[in-house]
Amino acid sequence: MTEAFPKISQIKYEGPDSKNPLAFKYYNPDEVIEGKTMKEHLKFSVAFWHTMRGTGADMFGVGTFFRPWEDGTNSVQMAIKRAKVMFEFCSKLGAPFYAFHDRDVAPEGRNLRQTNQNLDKVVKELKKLQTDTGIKLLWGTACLFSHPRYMHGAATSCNADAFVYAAAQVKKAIEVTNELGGAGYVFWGGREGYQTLLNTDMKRELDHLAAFLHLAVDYKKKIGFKGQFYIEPKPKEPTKHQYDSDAAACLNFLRQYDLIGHLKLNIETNHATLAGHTMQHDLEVAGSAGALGSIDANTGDLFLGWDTDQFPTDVYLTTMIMLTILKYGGFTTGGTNFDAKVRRESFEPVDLFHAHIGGMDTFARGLKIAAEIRKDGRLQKFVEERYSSWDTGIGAQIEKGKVGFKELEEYALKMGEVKTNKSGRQEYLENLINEFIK
Ligand code: XUL
Ligand code: CO
Repeated sequence: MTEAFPKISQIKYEGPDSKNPLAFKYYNPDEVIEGKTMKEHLKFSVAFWHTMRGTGADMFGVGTFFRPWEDGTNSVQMAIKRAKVMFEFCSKLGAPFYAFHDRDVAPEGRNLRQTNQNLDKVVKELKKLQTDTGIKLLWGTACLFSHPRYMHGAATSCNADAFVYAAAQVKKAIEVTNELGGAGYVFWGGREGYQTLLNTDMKRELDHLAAFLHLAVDYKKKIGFKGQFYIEPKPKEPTKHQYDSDAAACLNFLRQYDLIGHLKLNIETNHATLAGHTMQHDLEVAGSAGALGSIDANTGDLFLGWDTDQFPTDVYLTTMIMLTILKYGGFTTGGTNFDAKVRRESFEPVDLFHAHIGGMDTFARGLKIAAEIRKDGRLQKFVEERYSSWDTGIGAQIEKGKVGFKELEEYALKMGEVKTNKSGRQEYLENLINEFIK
């Protein structure tokens, strides 16, 4: 097969002074930061759905993207050709991982059996491409939201047959993820939510979602899939309310249904912001619960209230993200998956390179700045000192569970008034962060 991107060769690191749009200015894969290379820290992944299946279509118009390798069919033959294009793209970009939904990589057939056969044919090719290039699967997932059979949801559908179909689909998707040595498997609740409570039995739907995940956990054990399961929070879109609305809601759900040890979270920037949180907030919620698994890297638009899935270009944002990721020990099975798409007007293949190079450079800068902030130590020291009343005396006794209300009352009676707190120094800390954003 001829190359899909003949004019583009391997993207290289040229440093911050380079004016070459097809070179990295900050992402230097072998550069060591806090004892690991940038490549090991960031674990970049390309999303098959946006990069290979995005057309630029929106609610107001058909697709605009020029993709010379597409032959206009949704055939297995085209799927295999497209897989090769994807691996050429990831290789030239130097992205070590990719991620996909089952239906991104292979077309549905006339029935489930034929659909599974289609998937098997493409997975065979993907396996070969992985071996040839060394590119690995960050995570696989099943598309349980596009087909009309899932209009009322999949695991939370009012229709038991839809639950059954979704279970069969996820079974197969876990199998192929396992076959491809995937490091993880994501559950994003595509249409697991509601449009109106008037027609919804919420309790029953949540019970079904939990039952579905338990079945998946059982099957994972049965086939010996060692990858990490993740749940991906999102508050709305396509439904008015998605059950996995944010990190806290997901953790609560996982705890309530005895699933907490089995799934970590895959946190996406634009989903966190749609939930009214910063990305850092949702990462902190996940991290403090020991459930920070992976991230979907993108950004929204301040003035548009929907999931615009733009490539991240804001260094302040990536600095905050990397500060939190480093704080919780970095990625293990997870990575930085660009769940992001080029704009409808950016219709040429080269735009895919500009977009990913920009995202990778922005994360590389965030990583470097975060490491410098940590090395400097003033931020961490400030927070430690702010809580120092808990390190000794009554604070330490409370933390150790050694005192009850009775002892605390005695202490308060002797103590008199609470001593004035130290300033929170928000503005000082914001200035401190800006010292490092160069
Ligand atoms: C949708 C979204 C999905 C998941 C995988 O907003 O983020 O692409 O990441 O199903
Ligand atoms: Co996502």
